[in-house]
Amino acid sequence: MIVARTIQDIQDVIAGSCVTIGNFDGVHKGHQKLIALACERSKARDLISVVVTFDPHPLRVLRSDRTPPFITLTEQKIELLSQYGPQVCLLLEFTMDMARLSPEEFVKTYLVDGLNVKDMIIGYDYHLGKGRAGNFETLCELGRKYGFTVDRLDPVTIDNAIVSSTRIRDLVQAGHVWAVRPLLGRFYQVKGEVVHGMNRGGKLLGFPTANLKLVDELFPKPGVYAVWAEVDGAVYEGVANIGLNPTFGNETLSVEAHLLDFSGDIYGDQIRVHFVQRIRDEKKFNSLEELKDRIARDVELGRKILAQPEAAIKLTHPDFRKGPEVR
Ligand code: RBF
Ligand code: MG
Repeated sequence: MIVARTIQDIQDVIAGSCVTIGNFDGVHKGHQKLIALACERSKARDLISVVVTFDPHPLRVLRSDRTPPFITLTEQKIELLSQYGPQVCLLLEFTMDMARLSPEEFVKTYLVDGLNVKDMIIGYDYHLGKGRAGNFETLCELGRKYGFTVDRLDPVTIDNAIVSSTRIRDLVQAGHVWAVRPLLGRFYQVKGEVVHGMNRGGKLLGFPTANLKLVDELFPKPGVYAVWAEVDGAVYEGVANIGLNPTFGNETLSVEAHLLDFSGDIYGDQIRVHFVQRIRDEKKFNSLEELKDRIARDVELGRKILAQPEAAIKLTHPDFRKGPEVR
């Protein structure tokens, strides 16, 4: 997948395109279906498959005072999009000026003149242009005028409810990481650099942890989780704790993972933590011994959880350190 921030960056590759457009926060099952169809149809019609998305997320610009925590920030969104096979990702900078464009102005400038769009696929609830005025009917009309076809997909439903970014956010924030997996088609994951923590884990407790400096905004409800941790291309079992370490009374929330059967210095490395199942709430222990005993039990439970066939991890993405080709 080629990632371009401007049309000029991809002039050489765009003869005609099949476009899907949206915010794609979380790159969930609904988004994946749109992309898969765009890829399929672009092949059939000899077009280039293009995912058009925005950076920053439009809500960040339009409603900066009350944005939800995003499931994926731009960097991770691009990594994920690239796994589902589109040839190009056009990442448009979202500004107030862009927000003021009418649906026709946007479509003419970016899709028709820019991408030579011949075919377009949108999600069931997609709107574009000033005041979200452009809906499916608007796009169909513009398609007749400028010569492209438009299709709208029905929502994907799981357990009789629509798969949406909002539903995923709510589940993650409630700690239901196991339940969110079918909606994402993968475990909920966060990525971050390993930074120095309080240096208590190894020496004091005998359970050293990798503390994450988070770039992602959404993380599961505080508590203890069984996780897979991806380090340097390898995957380890782990138990993670999200919280304030009430036993010690920390001021800031930490996200840390104790990796099983691992030893090594990974400060400064990027790691990815995949949340498999919640084990318990974080709690205040009366002594170090009690906390140690409890973590030992968490490790035991973690191993059991991760040994279940349904907990197996399938890494769909290639080595994430390499990333997509950015122009
Ligand atoms: N700290 C707490 O204060 N309460 C807990 O319930 C708690 N559970 C943990 C469970 C696991 C699996 C791990 C790895 C850590 C946990 N911690 C907990 C955090 C612990 O206090 C921390 O790792 C050390 O203080 C080092 O920063
Ligand atoms: Mg630590």
